[in-house]
Amino acid sequence: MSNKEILQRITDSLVGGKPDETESYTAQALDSGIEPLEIIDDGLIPGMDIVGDKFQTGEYFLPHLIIAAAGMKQSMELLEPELGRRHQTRKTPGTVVIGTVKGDIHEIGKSLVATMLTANGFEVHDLGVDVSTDSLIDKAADSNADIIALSALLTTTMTEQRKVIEELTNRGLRDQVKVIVGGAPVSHDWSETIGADGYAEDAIGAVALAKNLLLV
Ligand code: B1M
Repeated sequence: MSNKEILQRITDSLVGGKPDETESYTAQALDSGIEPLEIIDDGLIPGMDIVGDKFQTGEYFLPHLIIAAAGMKQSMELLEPELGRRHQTRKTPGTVVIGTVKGDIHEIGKSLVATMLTANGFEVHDLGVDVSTDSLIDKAADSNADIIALSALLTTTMTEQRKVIEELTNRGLRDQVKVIVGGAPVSHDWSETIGADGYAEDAIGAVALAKNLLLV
């Protein structure tokens, strides 16, 4: 198989929802001497773009996104050590610190947003779930993050998003980092009420929003 065909199979297997095939074609691509960055740019990202487009047009649904994200993740686990070995880094549109807010352990949507951001080249620091305001802000300061992304799935925890913004202001850091919010009970109106920089309804929207805010 030519290199072009292997890369096409990586793309097709992502779009077709076959994560194990995506992973094995990625291994094959590495064995054939294709550079990790080329595998990402010409195999994985085109696949994720197609999946994102199909999601937006309503042809694909959440399970398609989750399966494609799994394929992307499995492949990146093979590629990241190879990038490290070559001292290569991907050109990133920006750095994002993401977490589900304090008191909230819902993980799936937040992880999907993190994966989609990673798939689109962002450097993502995923702090997990039930993350305190201080941890989020400290990590953003340490990593010189461009964006803090806050997920909340409960009406009782969405108020934590406001607290993060208030604490950023208290610490004099509010103008150094954008804050985006999302999660089932969160809305555009809520985002405006608490002074966030933007709201996205889903993972694909979060990527578009992050790119927009950073003028990528
Ligand atoms: Co819970 N839960 N849960 N739960 N849970 C909900 C959210 C609930 C709506 C169910 C219900 O009553 N119908 C309800 C909330 C009610 C409310 O406050 N309005 C609820 C409740 C009440 C609870 C508990 C309090 C139940 C209890 O113990 N009595 C408890 C709370 C625990 C806690 O957090 N402290 C609880 C616990 C759990 C489980 C642990 C059992 C489990 C989570 C497992 C896990 O994540 N590892 C769970 C689950 C699975 C759900 C439902 C069924 C599914 C959530 C999910 O994963 N959806 C949920 C009902 C529902 O939503 N239908 C429910 C799939 C996921 C891909 O979607 O997370 O919405 P979602 O993410 C989307 C978008 O919202 C958006 O993009 C994602 C992908 O497109 N998005 C962002 C998310 N974050 C974003 C950030 C962004 C941008 C977009 O930018 C920063």
